[in-house]
Amino acid sequence: MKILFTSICLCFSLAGITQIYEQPLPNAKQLTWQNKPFYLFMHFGPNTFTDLEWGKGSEKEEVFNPVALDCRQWCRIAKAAGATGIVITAKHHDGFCLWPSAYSKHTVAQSSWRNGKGDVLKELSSACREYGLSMGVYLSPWDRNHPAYGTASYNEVFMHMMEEVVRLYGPFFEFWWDGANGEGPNGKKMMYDWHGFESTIRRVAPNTMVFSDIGPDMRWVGNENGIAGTTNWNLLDTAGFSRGAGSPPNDTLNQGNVNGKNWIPAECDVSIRPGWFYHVKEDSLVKSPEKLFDIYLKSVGRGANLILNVPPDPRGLISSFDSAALMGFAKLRQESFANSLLGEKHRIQILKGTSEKHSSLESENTIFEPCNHYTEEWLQIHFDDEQIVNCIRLNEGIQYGQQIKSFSIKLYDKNFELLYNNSYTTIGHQRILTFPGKKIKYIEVRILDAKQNPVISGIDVFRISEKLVEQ
Ligand code: FUL
Repeated sequence: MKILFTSICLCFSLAGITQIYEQPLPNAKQLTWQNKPFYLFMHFGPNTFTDLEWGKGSEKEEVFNPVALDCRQWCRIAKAAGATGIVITAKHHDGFCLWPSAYSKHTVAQSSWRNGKGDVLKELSSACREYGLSMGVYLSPWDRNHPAYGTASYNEVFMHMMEEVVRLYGPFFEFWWDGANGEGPNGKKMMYDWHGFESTIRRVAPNTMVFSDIGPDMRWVGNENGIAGTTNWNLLDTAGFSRGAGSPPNDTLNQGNVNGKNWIPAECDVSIRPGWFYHVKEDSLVKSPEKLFDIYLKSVGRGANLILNVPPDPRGLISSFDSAALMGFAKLRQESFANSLLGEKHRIQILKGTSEKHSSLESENTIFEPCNHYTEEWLQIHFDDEQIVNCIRLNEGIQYGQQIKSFSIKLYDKNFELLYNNSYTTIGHQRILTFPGKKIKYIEVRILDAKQNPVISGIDVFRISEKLVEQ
């Protein structure tokens, strides 16, 4: 099959492009993170045994007793699911530490699990290394157990804990600061030293991506359903906002700010079950592979990262319900996206721009980089034979910033009859569009509006199962 790719007036070379683009741009750490957009979350701790979602902090340490704990099983499943890492709740709101912290008396060391010699973080970090997975840590600032909570000295405790986990079990690809603080009217009031937290983590783990509602490195997407906005800017204005209750409205977090001053991409968090922790009564409510695929389209397919929670059970293992759903999800992604109808050979041809209708491009990072008059230029794919197509994936060259404000997709049959015409807003790292299958010969992508010079760095075309097309 021969695919002819045409675009009109590709007139810039990449030389000098960095001078044209203005801030904000992603840094190297953010680009690396955005290039690996799917990994697992694991909520594990006393709640796993007490059937709670928010432990009270008064649970006896003995409740934590995962007799068959096997972090290698977690990693095997994560790897087979195509995830690139695991972020674990080292300390949830109940304050229980999954490692023997020197800064708390409510830890694995005080439990009877393995006679107080067990260490979940140690096991997980060595299993992640063995399986080639990245490890991340969630540390809840809110702590319902620690005696210092509610006093300034708790800030010191929290900073020591951050430093301790990095020193003992790092490096981490991601560090999670949860914004939740559920202390009631009679609860303890805590003034977090966010400035101190940030300078500590930057000092001890400068290469780690740090999450909170508003960054610094990535933001919460504004819901716990794993769904990014159909418009999703990697940009956010944070001035005047604070973490937790003082963060911007959820729809702002969901969509970002078109002219935001900071590069703070969205991360979509969602659980494979209704709850974040394992509850046996939810075994029948594990999300189906199709539902997970739909979430993938609405998170990764909208330019965000997806952190999918798969909570280990009281044995310390991922249950067969969850692993079956994960394997089904991996299979759907594989079947859907393994074979682009453009084909690798043709993709290379596109990237190099060897067709005489292309000007020669200096970088493989660009396939379509129109000059000033981007509305007069477009990108066409010509298939030799008609193809049934129902999915297109586009990448924007976000290393040059996020520029594209709107674009259109048009599909034509062999007589150039227009079969489909739709316009969309942002692309960002990746945009996956699905639509009812059409037998087509030509695809046209036009950029309708952009902030500065737009760059499309990748395009792929697929025929996925019609059942998976986004409703
Ligand atoms: C929330 C927490 O309160 C939940 O328990 C869970 O950890 C979720 C990821 O974040 O803020």
